[in-house]
Amino acid sequence: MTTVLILTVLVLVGIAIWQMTKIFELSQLRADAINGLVASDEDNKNNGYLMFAFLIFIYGITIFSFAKYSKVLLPSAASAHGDNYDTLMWVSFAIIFFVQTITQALLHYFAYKYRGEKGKKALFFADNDKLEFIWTIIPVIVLAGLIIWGLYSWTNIMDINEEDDPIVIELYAQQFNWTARYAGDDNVLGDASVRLIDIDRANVLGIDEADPNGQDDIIVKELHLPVGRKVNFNMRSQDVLHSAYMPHFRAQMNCVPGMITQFSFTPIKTTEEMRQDPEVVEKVKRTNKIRAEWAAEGRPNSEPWEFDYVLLCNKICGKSHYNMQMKIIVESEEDYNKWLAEQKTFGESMSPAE
Ligand SMILES: [Cu+2]
Repeated sequence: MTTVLILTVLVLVGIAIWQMTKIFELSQLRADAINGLVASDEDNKNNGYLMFAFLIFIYGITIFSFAKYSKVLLPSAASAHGDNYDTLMWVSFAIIFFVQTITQALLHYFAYKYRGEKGKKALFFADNDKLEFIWTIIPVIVLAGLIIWGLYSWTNIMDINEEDDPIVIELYAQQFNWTARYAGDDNVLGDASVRLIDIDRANVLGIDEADPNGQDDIIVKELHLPVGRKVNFNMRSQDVLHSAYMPHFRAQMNCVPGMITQFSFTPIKTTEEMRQDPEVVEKVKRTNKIRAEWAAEGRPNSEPWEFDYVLLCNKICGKSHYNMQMKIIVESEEDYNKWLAEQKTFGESMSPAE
């Protein structure tokens, strides 16, 4: 891969130097010698047709990409705010797509229609107030609409409050794994700081032992969430910038060393329900077909895959960034409570001080 990149760069540098020498040569020629190099009507016509060919190429590649790659998009959102978020994205896409399709067609058509021709002179006028007004006011209205709608959605999504009795969970990022901490019976996370980390005593998150709120906290390596219940996440990082990304819930927040960042959402579909979603069923089928081929070739990672929600890191944070993930299980409140009751609290799991 690196060799291909280096070769590409060398070829591009070569082309750039060749073009520059040509420009230099042209600048040295006398006026009468240049005449032989001016494009003829035939050249201009050919370039006009090439413009059309390029237009067909970009339309073709767009249709091809839609047909081939639409299926790799995320399935429908599994969080309460997700639909609103997706609508905003799709409306923005639709507007960009519509405008781009029309402007590209006009751009290339005009390049053909007004190609150079002997004796033809371009019409020149300095300004046209009406035209300028139209092409300014339309984008202003459309963009203002999108931005105001976006800001409104953003404010709604980022309104992190204590209403509706949310569960409080900490997501702790470090190179290269995630740890989750539940706030326990009191639903208040104990104070914590990276300076208090004590590996010898299994205090991996640096929870302040003196803080009574921390004693009932529960530290786990798998995130369980009850369906329909709001969750307030507090994110911390131990080392570098990470980003907690939960794509199926349309949630992402940076984890920044030295500060606590927040995100809140309500999961609305259990893992089981999501596994029944037609888009997910289709994706699992596709993936397992590839995996079966891999298995036949004896390649690793070829065991059949089952859908699960994931928490991923979405900031390139080092060598094993690609594999920094944690499984998320959304289940009924009953199953969730059962699972939580089986977990040890921080107070129980700490090794005694020596
Ligand atoms: Cu990371």
